[in-house]
Amino acid sequence: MKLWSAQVAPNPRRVVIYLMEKGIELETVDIDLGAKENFTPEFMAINPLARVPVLELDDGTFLTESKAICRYMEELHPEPALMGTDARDRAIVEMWDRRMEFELMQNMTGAFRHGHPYWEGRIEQVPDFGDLCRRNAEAKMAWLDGEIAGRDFIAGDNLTIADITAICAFGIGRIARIKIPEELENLSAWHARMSERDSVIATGPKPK
Ligand SMILES: N[C@@H](CCC(=O)N[C@@H](CS)C(=O)NCC(=O)O)C(=O)O
Repeated sequence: MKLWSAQVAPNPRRVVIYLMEKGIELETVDIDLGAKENFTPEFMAINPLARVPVLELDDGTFLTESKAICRYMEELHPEPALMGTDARDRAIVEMWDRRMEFELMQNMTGAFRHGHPYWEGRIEQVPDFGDLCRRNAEAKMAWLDGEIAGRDFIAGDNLTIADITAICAFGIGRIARIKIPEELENLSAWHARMSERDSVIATGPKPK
């Protein structure tokens, strides 16, 4: 198997953190998104959507979508379980992971894509949409702070894919200058705990 990645970006980073937490090592090819390597004919043949991550299976199948890649690896390597352990638990983890995708990742990514100079000339930016995403992200942080009161992780007492999705969302939110307000104590404490994990440190922005 081979992973096509770009660690600085939230969706490939989600897969890389997930693999590190599972203790799985894969051959990895780093695609330079800044240099538009994802738009070369070679990469477009692998994923015509020009996006990473992509997992190349040994039979030549190209699997895209970060969650699908994690799901595949979870089936191959059930331990440690990062997607739940029984029907109820798996559904709860799935619920929280989808919430982290839709409520956090989409809004943080929208604020970045529509409000950051990196994307000028790369996409059609709609600054008002970026501002709306930022306001939505701020509202969702307040919501999440209340939801996780009394527990260490997003979906319960253990690390799951939902925590990984969320920390990657906050990573891109940081580049869009979205910060967790200090008064959101539960969320701040969760973020501090996650930020100490080797997988998060290893994949995060490097000190200059
Ligand atoms: N839904 C996809 C999203 C993949 C995606 O948007 N990847 C971004 C990096 S986070 C990308 O490759 N962007 C390249 C570009 O837009 O030029 C997933 O979960 O894998």
